[in-house]
Amino acid sequence: MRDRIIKVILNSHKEFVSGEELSKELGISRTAVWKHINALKEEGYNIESVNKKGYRLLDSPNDLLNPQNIYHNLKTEMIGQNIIHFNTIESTNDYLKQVGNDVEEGTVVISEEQTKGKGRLGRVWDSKVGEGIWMSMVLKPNIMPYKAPFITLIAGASIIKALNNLGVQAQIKWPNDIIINNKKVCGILTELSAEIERINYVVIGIGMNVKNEDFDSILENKATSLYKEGYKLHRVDIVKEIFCQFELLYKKYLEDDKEEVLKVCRDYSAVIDKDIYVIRNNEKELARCIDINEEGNLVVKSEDGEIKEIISGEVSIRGVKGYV
Ligand code: BT5
Repeated sequence: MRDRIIKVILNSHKEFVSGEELSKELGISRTAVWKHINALKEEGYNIESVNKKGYRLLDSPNDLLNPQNIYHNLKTEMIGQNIIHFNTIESTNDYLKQVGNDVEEGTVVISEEQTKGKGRLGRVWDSKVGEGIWMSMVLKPNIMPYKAPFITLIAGASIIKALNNLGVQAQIKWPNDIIINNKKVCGILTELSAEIERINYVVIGIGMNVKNEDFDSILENKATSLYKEGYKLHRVDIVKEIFCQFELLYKKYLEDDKEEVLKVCRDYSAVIDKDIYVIRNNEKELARCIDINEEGNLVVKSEDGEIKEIISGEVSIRGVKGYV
């Protein structure tokens, strides 16, 4: 019922909807409508109630990541058509990994906060309440498991395109960081449930700092948020834009067309043509980053001139002069 009320109010495009209309449309009493509206206000919806006019939704200052807000005018066929929303959860990736077989492709889990948000190799991902976008989506591509890391690049390219469309210039630090002004604004974590020759499902986790005004001291030097970089965007708009861009690029990929993903990853790369450290099991090797090849692997030239291909997942990379 709550969801139906939100839908009616959202569809009224900021015009008032009377209590009577709502009660007729939903088949409940006006008192019940009033109770539901009050509950929604408590949740943070900015609903105006005016005597004899009814109710209307003002822009939500809280920018809640509710499914209804995201479904509204969402122009995808698959990504985000089924959204599971939590106020708090340990990790959206972990949740989706548990239910991956039972939900349809494109299902998204999104949470206002994560208490055990994680990065690669068991690292911690800081995901405080309301500050960012902490979400995961499930995909079921019919590809060999070894090809799955490319999906991280699809996610990276779609985030770059989405941010670009919203006026934000960002770069990709291969394979899974999105960077603004040399600091990390977003990370991607791709996990796999697979058999030797077949993928059951892939979970793509995306963590983006949107409204953070500051970070814990250990992150201060390497993390940033869209807000800190001067962008005041609604999380809902970013999420919808990422869904659209991801779906476009993912569909192309399934038709064997990787060109646009590779072009975006190359054109917006924060590492190509730079000297980097390739870090593998605490060993650090200096190399010049040359290109991203057709498979999505990083091509580097080591100090002795040898050209090497680096597969994502096996290493971390760091800029010679700091994070990038
Ligand atoms: C990543 O790992 O960048 C992947 C992050 C994925 C997070 C999403 S949120 C939704 C989904 N559910 C999850 O549980 N995870 C995914 P990695 O490249 O390993 O980077 C991790 C490192 O980034 C940490 O060791 C910190 O140094 C730094 N870090 C932690 N929290 C950060 C934040 N909020 N912003 C920027 N950097 C952060």
